[in-house]
Amino acid sequence: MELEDRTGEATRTRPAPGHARSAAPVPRMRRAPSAPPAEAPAAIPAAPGPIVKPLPPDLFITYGSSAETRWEAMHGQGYHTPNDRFFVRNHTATPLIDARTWRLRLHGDGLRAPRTLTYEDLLALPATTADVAIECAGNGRAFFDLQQDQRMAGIPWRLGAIGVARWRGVPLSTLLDLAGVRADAVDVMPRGLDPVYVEDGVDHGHVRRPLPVAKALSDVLVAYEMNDRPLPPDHGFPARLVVPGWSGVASIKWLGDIEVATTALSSPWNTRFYRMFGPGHPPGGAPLSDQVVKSAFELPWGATLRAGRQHILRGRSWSGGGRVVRVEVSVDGGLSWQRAETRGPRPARAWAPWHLAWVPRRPGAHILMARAVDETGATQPARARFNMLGYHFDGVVQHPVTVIP
Ligand SMILES: Nc1nc2c(c(=O)[nH]1)N[C@H]1C(S)=C(S)[C@@H](COP(=O)(O)O)O[C@H]1N2
Ligand SMILES: [Mo]
Repeated sequence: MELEDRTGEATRTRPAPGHARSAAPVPRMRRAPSAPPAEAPAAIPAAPGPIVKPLPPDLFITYGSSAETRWEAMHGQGYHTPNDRFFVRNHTATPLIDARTWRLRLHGDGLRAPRTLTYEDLLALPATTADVAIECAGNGRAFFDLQQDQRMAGIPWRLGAIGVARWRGVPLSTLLDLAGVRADAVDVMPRGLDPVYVEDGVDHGHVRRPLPVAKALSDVLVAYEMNDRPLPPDHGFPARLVVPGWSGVASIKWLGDIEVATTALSSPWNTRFYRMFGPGHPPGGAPLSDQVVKSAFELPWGATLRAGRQHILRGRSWSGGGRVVRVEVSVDGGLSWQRAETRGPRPARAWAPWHLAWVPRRPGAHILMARAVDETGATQPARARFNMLGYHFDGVVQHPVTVIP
């Protein structure tokens, strides 16, 4: 199919990580020199635009250096979001990193044996595969405005700042064990190699965000494959973090180094951004971790459907808190609700595809709604709780469609 070739991966051939599949012996790695190298290898070339892959307007809505997937582009797709349809959230621009000179430095006072790994070292370690959603904390922000009359700064994502991929990589716990993580380590701070982020003249440095060591040692991956291909440049080549269930910002792309500390670490990405500020939140704000419950229809916004025919309404629901256990759909603007069929895989930390048959009778404007419940009992309210930066919109979205005779 034409779209399959739009990733540009074919022209950007890189060593295929396929040979890492057999459990290889743990490689010898360079010990970190006593004085760690000051910074990442200088002068990583930037791509001509902020995003490398094509962003055809039938698949994406583009906002500067970021782009969301159109939900209708998921219709007819399998469980995973294809790499060429996966949303991109770049604070600056995709760096073009040469895997041969790339290094991943593990350092900090929380490690007894700091290490520096090459790409080959990483591929040679025992790997695991997991289906995990990555979702921007601001996904759904547009609906604070559209449905609740609450305007705020930030990318006005509808519901397309999420994707589910099959990630393959090395458990972060394996790397931390190799580097001798100390029992009194507290925080782990991964940092990206993309250009520094400057906002209103303030240089915030490289994108980085601390993770508590308990999360870092549980289910976090240092991923180098996305849907059985080497990571595409826009999604973190050569390696990124994948932090299941948490806001996308935790899943740092283009990893350059990981600091492990015996004291709490912080960065603007947990003190200033990606925090819940506003009425009902603690003074000073609350940091974000788990994503909330959301649902989306695989339909164009304002889709047109014929009256008197059966339509299979398809969609997906997800939650950072656990498996989705129930999905309900309303075709009458929320007056009545029917249970949608959820067959097939619906692992925690990914999504649950669902469908419901509908024969619209009355031509005109209709509002479709979907709401899900996860295994912790978390559900979707009619109204999402306000916060100043517009994160975690979990309200039931009112999807407009037009039924034509
Ligand atoms: N180094 C780096 N990592 C990053 C970002 C970034 O700009 N730079 N954006 C973060 C945010 S806010 C999100 S939502 C996810 C998006 O991942 P994707 O672009 O692969 O979809 O990457 C995260 N990791
Ligand atoms: Mo994000």
